[in-house]
Amino acid sequence: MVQNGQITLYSSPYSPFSQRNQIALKQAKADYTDYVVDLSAKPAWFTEKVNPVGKIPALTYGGPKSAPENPPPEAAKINESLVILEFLADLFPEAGLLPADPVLRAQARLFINVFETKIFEPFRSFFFTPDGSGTALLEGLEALQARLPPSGFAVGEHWTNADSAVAPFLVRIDLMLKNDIGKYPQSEGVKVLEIYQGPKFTRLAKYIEDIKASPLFKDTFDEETNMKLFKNHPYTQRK
Ligand SMILES: N[C@@H](CCC(=O)N[C@@H](CS)C(=O)NCC(=O)O)C(=O)O
Repeated sequence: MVQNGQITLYSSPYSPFSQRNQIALKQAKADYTDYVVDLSAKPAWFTEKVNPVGKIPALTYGGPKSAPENPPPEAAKINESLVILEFLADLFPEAGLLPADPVLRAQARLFINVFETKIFEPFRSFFFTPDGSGTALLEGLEALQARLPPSGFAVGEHWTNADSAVAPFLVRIDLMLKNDIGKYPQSEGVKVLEIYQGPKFTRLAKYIEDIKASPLFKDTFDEETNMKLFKNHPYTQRK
């Protein structure tokens, strides 16, 4: 398929879910509008006309370019960042968002699956609740690392949706751990950081370094803005 109509992504500069889709849109060189939704004062039209669930990211596709507040009625409304990633891979088959080889495509999806089943929940509870488990987070990271090839990105030298799906979270985990940000007890953070920066995670550390150096990542992440949010957000404050 080729792009046939407008694309609007509704996003937030703080949202790792949105960044997944911003990366893929850039990689596909899509013609799109990125509209920042103010989540602290979410406009009524967003839930009414774009995503009834009220969450970003959300994407509209099709019809003529129009004001983001008024998406074309005929436009498809798509939400859930991982579904949007699959949609973009289908819409832009030439862009390499997924590899052409079916085995590598399966490996890309398995990589995302490890993140979703083994890292996402430990990440959420470790950083944003007082009783998350550092062990569970490290186990998840180890399982993801085990799927990495010896060099390059998730399924080879070429960046794919597998990298777009995990990179926004891995970099945030990296920054928060190294800057002692999150609800976890400080003593637990010290222990986790020591293991995370130790010889067990050499391959993961190189992967995160490669992610940070990638223009696709750099162009979609403002570290200073995000650091300010992590430091000051009520979800990360220790009592
Ligand atoms: N599973 C969803 C999660 C999206 C999500 O949690 N978005 C948050 C921002 S990071 C949001 O819109 N929160 C606003 C709200 O719930 O009102 C996805 O992958 O897209």
